Amino acid sequence: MKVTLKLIDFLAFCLFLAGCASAPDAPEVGLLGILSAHVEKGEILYGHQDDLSYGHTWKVEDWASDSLTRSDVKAVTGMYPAVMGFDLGGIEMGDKANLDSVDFGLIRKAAMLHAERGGIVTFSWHLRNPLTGGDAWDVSSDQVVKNVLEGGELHSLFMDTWLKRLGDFLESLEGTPVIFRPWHENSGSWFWWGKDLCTAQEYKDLFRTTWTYLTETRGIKNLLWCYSPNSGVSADVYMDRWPGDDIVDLMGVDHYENVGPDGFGPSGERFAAELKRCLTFVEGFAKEHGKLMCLSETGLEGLPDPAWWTGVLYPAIKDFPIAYVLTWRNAWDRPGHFYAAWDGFENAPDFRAFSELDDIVFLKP
Ligand code: BMA
Repeated sequence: MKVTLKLIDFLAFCLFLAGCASAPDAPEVGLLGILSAHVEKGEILYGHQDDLSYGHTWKVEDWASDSLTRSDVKAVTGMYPAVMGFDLGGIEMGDKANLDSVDFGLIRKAAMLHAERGGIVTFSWHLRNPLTGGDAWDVSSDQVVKNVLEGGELHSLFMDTWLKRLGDFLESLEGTPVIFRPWHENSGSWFWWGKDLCTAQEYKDLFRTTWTYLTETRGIKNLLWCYSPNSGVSADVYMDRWPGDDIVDLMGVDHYENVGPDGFGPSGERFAAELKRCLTFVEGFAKEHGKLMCLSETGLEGLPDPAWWTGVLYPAIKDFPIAYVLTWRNAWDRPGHFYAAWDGFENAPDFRAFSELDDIVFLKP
């Protein structure tokens, strides 16, 4: 469906004013209203990670002079994704580029440009392990979160250097509205802030410390906050680490399809069944807590199923009031690591068909 997201229509504005899904102190941005309006209309925005920075076998090199019009998604559908995700992993170190070698200058430019074009921006943060010096996936110690919190040995490093650098970057976006999704997939145990690596209270404190620093200490009000555990867990486990109604705006879930030895047919069925199970309880919680919901990360790596979009993903999500669905990145340097179809790939016609569905929203150039 061809829609521009540039205007906040009257309905959206009313919903926003009514505080319909808003955390009381949170964002002074119309983004919540825009998302709510799409949900009210039964529409789902399509999102793609790192869409303007690189794609399957290409990468923006001279980002400062590049007009950033290239996009794998646009090459297939004629439209940009409505939502674009970027990752801030490495900003805490003062690095020039993020963990996937994307220059932070390019991320800033792409995010601001996408918002100017009428799109919506979301940031994740695969930050390093401050105790071991390893990456976000270093789960060799279960003392990291505890040490980052007040009273811990890493607290001042975390507050005065790591969060400060994050805050500086977010401030440099000059008010561009952003869905910020830190401490994601916390119901699994593959990141140092995961389930077996900290207590529920420690996790909540970590989330709140981050929120308080950015929102209150730094006064950064252009963020909507998203909580996004991974699938494969019970409703109780999903909510066990809920950071609080006052600081979170969106309830997300990350859920991927993994093809097993029985092929993509059965794996698609398993994927859809699990996704529906999770979205069902997330919908219940979102209603109860007055929040929006989203499918914050999803995908089938390498898209071996030629009809994945209309045959698997769409039927699984279409009946849920999700604001957006975001598929993961198309790596330029790993030919099999992609989650959106690219021009010439056999799955492209189905991706185009998905983009033309009435209730799926892309961004017209
Ligand atoms: C993962 C993979 C990694 C990447 C990370 C952060 O899912 O795509 O290659 O470094 O996300 O973007």
